[in-house]
Amino acid sequence: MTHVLLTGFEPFDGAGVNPSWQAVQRVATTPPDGSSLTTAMLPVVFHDAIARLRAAVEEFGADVVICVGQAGGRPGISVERIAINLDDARIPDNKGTQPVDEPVVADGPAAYFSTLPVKACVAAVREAGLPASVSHTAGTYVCNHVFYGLMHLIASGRPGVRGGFVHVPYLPEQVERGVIRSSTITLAGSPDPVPTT
Ligand code: PCA
Repeated sequence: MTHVLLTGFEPFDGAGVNPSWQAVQRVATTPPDGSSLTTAMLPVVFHDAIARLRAAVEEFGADVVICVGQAGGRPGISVERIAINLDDARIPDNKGTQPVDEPVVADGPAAYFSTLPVKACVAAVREAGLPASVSHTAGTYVCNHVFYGLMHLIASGRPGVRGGFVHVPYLPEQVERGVIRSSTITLAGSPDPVPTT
């Protein structure tokens, strides 16, 4: 039995929902065969989010950890390949903190790669009929921060754990309600769409 920890985020930037949490809850209702699934909601707060993630990993002892976040302007599901050691927030987090040009981990390596099979993940999502691609930027906001924190946690003493990050786009109703701001719109088909923040 593979123990999987799936995390999503609370809403941020004035939104009432975060589709990452809805996606995670949906998966939890039907765990894949041979796996047991635990979910945790992370705050959209620099450093607090990594602390919550670390506590969940310690509590559940997961074999695989997949963190999920919203990247509203993207046209499909993005399986992130790389986390960088940089916090550079365009907007404040949910506690009002807005780090600019700061490392996630002082003296940490510049970047970590996901240890998920990113291309196989994309192929599986496409097979299920949804648009998906490998992404080479998780941004520089709380999602990249958590992704880097996860991979640093694994590198610092949990070598058997596989970890990675997935961005999901807006829910249809978020788009219908007009939550997309001009700064977040990304052209469908753009080779390197950026996250919302
Ligand atoms: N998306 C933000 C943080 C939380 C979320 O769901 C991001 O892409 O950094």
